[in-house]
Amino acid sequence: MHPYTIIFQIISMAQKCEMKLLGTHGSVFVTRVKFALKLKCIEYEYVEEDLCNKSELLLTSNPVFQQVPVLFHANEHPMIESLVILEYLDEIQPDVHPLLPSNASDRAQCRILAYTYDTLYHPWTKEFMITRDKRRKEELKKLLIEGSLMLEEAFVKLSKGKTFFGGDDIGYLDVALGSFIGWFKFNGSVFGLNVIDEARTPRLTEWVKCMWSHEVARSIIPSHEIHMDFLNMLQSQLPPMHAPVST
Ligand SMILES: N[C@@H](CCC(=O)N[C@@H](CS)C(=O)NCC(=O)O)C(=O)O
Repeated sequence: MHPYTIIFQIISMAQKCEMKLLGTHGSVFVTRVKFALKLKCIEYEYVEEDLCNKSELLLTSNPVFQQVPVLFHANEHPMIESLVILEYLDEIQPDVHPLLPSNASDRAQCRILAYTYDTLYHPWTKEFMITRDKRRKEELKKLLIEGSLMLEEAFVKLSKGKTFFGGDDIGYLDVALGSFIGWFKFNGSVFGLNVIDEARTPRLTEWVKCMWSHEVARSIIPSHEIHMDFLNMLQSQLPPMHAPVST
């Protein structure tokens, strides 16, 4: 596509400002969507949600899960599930920073990996952060370390010797998994949980460095304080036996 056409598309979308993102600072799933919107130069209005006192907008737009992110695009159905939203953005703005690979099998691999991370490793990480059971903490740490080896292997295969999962530039998995780099750092400094480590996962270690030095990635990753607020929010929602522990 001609560069002028792309510029025109960006300007017209910006003028319409048809997108609204309902989110919470500190949520990796929201960060992921912000990341894709920024890479694709899509202007949007951001509305902060209070997860301790959910808004009518959240309850009506995502009545089943009542979770953020929710993306509103003009008069389309409200969109939920961050990975679905990534694919949607890639479909409606295919010429600006394409995310998914062109090869169908690579696309499937990317989706499987993002799904695995979200349904297995992320819940384990969350549990690790809030559990007071020391034995369970150790067990989770072991599982997460094993998981990082699988991720390292996947990185080697998918990146084909290049910098990112997406090759020379940031792709779908860099967005999906890159939204966690703030939490990796936070968990290292607060809990001593360094799942990605130079000796065990050298390629992922390099990838994390490259992600941090990417302008767009750096600009959307929340600060340490936001991560801490989010953790406090998670802990405040736990039953008393899981009351927060000082670290
Ligand atoms: N699978 C969902 C997960 C979304 C999610 O877990 N959002 C959290 C914030 S990080 C949330 O809204 N939690 C509120 C709740 O579950 O009540 C996605 O990818 O969008």
